[in-house]
Parts: sequence; C-alpha cells; structure tokens
Amino acid sequence: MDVPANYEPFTPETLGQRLAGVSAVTERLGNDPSAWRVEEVGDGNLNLVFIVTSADAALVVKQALPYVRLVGESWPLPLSRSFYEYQALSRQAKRDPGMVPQLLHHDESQALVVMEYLAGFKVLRGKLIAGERVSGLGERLGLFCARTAFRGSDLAMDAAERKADAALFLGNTELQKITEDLVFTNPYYRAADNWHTKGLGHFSKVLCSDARLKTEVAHLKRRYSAGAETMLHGDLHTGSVMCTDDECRVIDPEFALYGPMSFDLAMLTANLLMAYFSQPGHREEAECAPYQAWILKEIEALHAAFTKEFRRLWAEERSGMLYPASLFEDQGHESTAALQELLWEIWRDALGFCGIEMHRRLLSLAHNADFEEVADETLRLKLEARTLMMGRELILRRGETASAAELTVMARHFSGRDFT
Ligand code: SR1
Ligand code: MG
Repeated sequence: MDVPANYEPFTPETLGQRLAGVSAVTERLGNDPSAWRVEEVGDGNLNLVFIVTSADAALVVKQALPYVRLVGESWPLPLSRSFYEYQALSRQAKRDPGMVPQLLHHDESQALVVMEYLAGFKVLRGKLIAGERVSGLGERLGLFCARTAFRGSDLAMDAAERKADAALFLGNTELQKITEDLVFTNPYYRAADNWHTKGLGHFSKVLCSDARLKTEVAHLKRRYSAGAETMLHGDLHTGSVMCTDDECRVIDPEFALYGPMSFDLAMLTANLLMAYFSQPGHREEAECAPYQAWILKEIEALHAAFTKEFRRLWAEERSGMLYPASLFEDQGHESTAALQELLWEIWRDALGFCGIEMHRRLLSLAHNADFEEVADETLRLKLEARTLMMGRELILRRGETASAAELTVMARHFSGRDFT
C-alpha cells in the first residue's frame, strides 16, 4: 500500500505547526499556532479527527490513518480514502448546497481534509440514544438523498462526465471491499471477526441456514457492486449525520462509490429503524412510546420527501441521456409510468439493503452504539432479535411492502414480538 514518504499521522502536539503554513487555516484561526487548542475527538472506526480552536474560530481536521483504527495496524487501509472523501464532499456540496460542511483545504499526501466546524451540531446517533428530537429530520435527509441520487446520475449529468466520474471512484476499491465483506457477506457465515450479543447465535444460525435469504442477499450485493447509477455517500448511517434541534449536515463520505440510487436511502432507513428498536433499552415506557412514534414518523417523512423531490427533479432537471424527453414529452407521451416504475425499483431495493444493514450491525464486525449501550443483556438480546427478524422479512418480502406507512406498521408489529 502506498504511503507517501512525508506522510505522518498528526497528534494534538504536531498538528498546529503543520497547519501554520496553510492560508485557509490561518485566515480563520490567526497566525500563531501556539495560541490554538488542538483536541483529537475521533470516535469512528477509521480516522483521526481534530478540533482546532483559536480565540476567534474553530475548524475540523480529519486525517486518514494507513490502517483501520478500530482493529489496528494488522488491517492496512489506503490513505486515498481521504481523497475520495474530499471529492465526494465537493460533489455533494453542489448537488445539495449547504448540506455538507464547507471544505477549506485538502492535503493529499497527508490524507488530510480541513473543514468547517459545525458549532452546536451533535452526531445524530447520540441524539437518538439521548431521546432528542430534530425538527424536520426525515424531510431534510430525504431531500439530500433524492438530490444526490438524481443529480449524480445519467438522469441529470452529461453521460461522458458521469462515466469519467464513475471511473474515478472505482479506485476506492478497498473501502468498497469493506462494505462487500462486512455488510453483504460476513453476517451470513462464521466470518473470523464477527461477534454478537450472547444468545443471538441462534438467530445468526437461522439466517445462515436460509438459502433463499442468502440468494436474495447475493442479488442485492450484485446490485451494490455492479449497479453504478449515481455517486453515493456509501456509509450514510446516523453517525454520518450531524444535527442541531432543527438542522442537519451530512459528513464522512469516504465510502463513496457509484452504486444504486436506493443505497443511501436504505442505510439511513435501517439506522433509524435500529434507533427505533433499541429505544426500550434507553428509556422508560412512558417516554419510550412517544419517542418511538416520532422516529417512525420521521422515517415516513424521509421517504415522502425523497419521492416528492425525485418527482420534482424528474419534471424539472431530467436533462441526461436516460428517459429523454425526446422519447416521451416531445412526442406527446407522458413519462409518468417510467418514473413510477423507477421509483418502485428504488423502493424495493432500498428495503432489501435496509434489511441487510440491520443484520450486519448486529452480527458482523462494526456494531451500533444504539444497541451496544443497552447494559441489560437480556433486554438487549430481545431488542436485537426483533431487529434481525424484521431485517429478514424486509429482504425476503421486499416486493410486498408497498409504502413507508406499511414499513412502519411492520416495525410496530416486530417491536411487539418476543422471539427469545
Ligand atoms: C472496518 S470499518 C467498519 C465500518 O465502519 C464504517 O463506518 C463503515 O460503516 C464500515 O462498515
Ligand atoms: Mg464514517
């Protein structure tokens, strides 16, 4: 793996000197690095994240390590993920302005991106565990998913430009391999780094011994790896969203790739459903029920906003080579049926990807704090079993769930069952 000779992982002690020569930084923080406070706050699986503060301003510095932070140096990982993250953020900033942190600087050899500090924002997963609401959450994220999916695809882009861009992101191979393995494969066999809550082994066996299920998962994995429709965030879970009480930003697109238009929407849906299923582990019944109802409403809002915005973009921005007006409107034919069929395909794929994400976060290597922070093991097992069983239903019967309202009815049904 290529690590430039001058690459060095920074520490709070060394980072200031390095940034002292970067005008995008000194314009904001001033010229005296000894007056800055540097704190390493990364709590994700892969990278270093620093907050650098001066008397006047603050910014965030994200640096890739040449290995997986969660595991250590035994699992090397290319520094180039920082380049892909920077490229993805630049595109998302154009496709849905204001929804990603402002980019200030990128240093490819140090695998480093400097960006806006989101003052007052907290990681969405933490807010969901704490029982905090975000007004307009589902709607705002639905707009983001629709705009990035549509505007990054052959529905809107110049075909040659899109192909060149897809070729660029093909280089993010190792990150895609993590998803191919950890998300689509490892939950369904005894992979070496799998782990799960005590007692969940029975449910793992139920999934591993279901050939029909594994066939559907294999179809969906093929969609993920060969369905290069649009530039995806690639890892859009609730740890990749930061919020205040009424605003959202999307961060961390280092898993970016060209893939199916449904994928980001699916990851978000799955992680909101996991927040929903885990709630009894975080609060008493009286508070739990209304908060769970709020999460389900936001899931419905996410899908309603996605569909509405996708329809609007179809009518107003369909200038790419797919479904051209020359074949439809220009000849006096409506394109409504084509749109409806495409939206149905997106929805159906999204339910399948959603089920798989619900499985991998409980059975594969990288789990979610939503469940990990439930101290009562008996309760955790019960909540996780419900989540796994609903994930299975989603994968196997994704063609039979017609709407987000039906999806939330299904979630209520599974949340009321005891599989243990
Ligand atoms: C080894 S990386 C594990 C997980 O962390 C990232 O956030 C992705 O979700 C990946 O699957
Ligand atoms: Mg991440």
